[in-house]
Amino acid sequence: MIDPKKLAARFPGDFLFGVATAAFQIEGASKTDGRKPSIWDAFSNMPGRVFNRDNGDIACDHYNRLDADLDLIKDMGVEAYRFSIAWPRIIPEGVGRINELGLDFYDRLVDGCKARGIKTYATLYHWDLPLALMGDGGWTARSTSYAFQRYAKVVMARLGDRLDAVATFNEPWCSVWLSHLYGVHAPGERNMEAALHAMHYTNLAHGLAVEAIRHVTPNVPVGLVLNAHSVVAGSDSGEDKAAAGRAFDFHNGAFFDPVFKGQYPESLVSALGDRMPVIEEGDLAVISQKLDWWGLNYYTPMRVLDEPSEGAEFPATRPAPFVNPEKTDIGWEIFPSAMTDLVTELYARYDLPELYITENGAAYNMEVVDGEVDDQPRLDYYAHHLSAAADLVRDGYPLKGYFAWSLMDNFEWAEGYRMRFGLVHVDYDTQIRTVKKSGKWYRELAALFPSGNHKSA
Ligand code: IFM
Repeated sequence: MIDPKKLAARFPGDFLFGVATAAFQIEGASKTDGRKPSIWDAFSNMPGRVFNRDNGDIACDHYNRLDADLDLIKDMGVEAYRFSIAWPRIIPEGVGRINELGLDFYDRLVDGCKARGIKTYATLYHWDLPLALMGDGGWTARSTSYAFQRYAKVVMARLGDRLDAVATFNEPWCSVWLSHLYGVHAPGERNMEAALHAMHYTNLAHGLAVEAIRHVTPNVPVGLVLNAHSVVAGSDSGEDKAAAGRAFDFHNGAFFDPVFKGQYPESLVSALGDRMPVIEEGDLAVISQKLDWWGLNYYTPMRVLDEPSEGAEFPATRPAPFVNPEKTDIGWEIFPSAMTDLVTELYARYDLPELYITENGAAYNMEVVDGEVDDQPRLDYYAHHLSAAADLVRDGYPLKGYFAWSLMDNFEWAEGYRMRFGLVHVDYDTQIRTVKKSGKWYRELAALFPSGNHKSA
């Protein structure tokens, strides 16, 4: 077992350790205090979409257990909490009426963090689009970008004075491709044209929100959280290498290129441009405003082979076999060095600001036995990925912090409650929280920071 003290010694003393969650995955109280449904309420209530037809009605009941959960975060020894704000609590129909009771909840949350000396890293959008906006087409409609800009303004005007950082979006790859092309996440669409519209209007919404945040709260560092894919060709053949290039453009370039270069990847535009929405003058300038930081969510590499069949849709790839047969319970290959390679490649390709690893963690579904959860494989996963993160710091990348996904077991989207990512076990019948072996280990590490040893990276 990697000794947390030895690992700690490889990070500068001001490295930030945190834990992360998202509103829909933990809050529950889906009809409380004026909240209206999101696309995830509708999706999870439809048969066949989410495992066991689980939904977010109760989740971890965090809405009603806020203080106890903030105590738990404090007890985890971390310096920062990454959480998301639920748009359907703040502006329940997406546009129009503002719901003060929803804002009050996040007021209590940020005040509660501050009172406990915990830094606040807020995300404005972690997939819970107000359902009413689907009437206009949801993310496939340009009007949603402007609705999001207004929502960002409202949140920042109320909470911005106590936020240490804000991200516009969490993982646009999921809310665009996984939700509109692959049909796995809400709204469950499988249509390239819809996906391309969602791509551009999400990117535009990000840019419009950056503008709004800078206007309302110029001192809050603003960023974007991307689940960049470490794309690896399944063989050395020219075909598979070319496939990996296309996959990079599609899975990463669709978001990184407009935000950090002010353009869409050439390969994507030449293959799919005729199905993209009109990109209006000024859109790409809005989208590519300089950011203060960006967040990487990393779990597993993406291995690809060329898909030779005629008419295969861009990027025309298929999955390649794992290199490491070891996988987590959700079936994702464990490969920590792909995280280091990914960061190296991204900094070589783009002019990127400071970085936080905003999510990293593993699904293992061990239960409580005699009051303990022995989740050694999760502990090992963390230790090896943190070791890879320390290599990045050593190599001079501006990596400033790391957030474990997740504080506690929660609603794992299409997998429902069967996949557990928490450092803390949640018994969904009793809502009892039990800190797992990995949680105790992470606490030992995180509690060593800030160490006063602020050597530069
Ligand atoms: O649970 C999710 C989270 O909401 C976004 N990133 C990946 C996690 C694990 O799938």
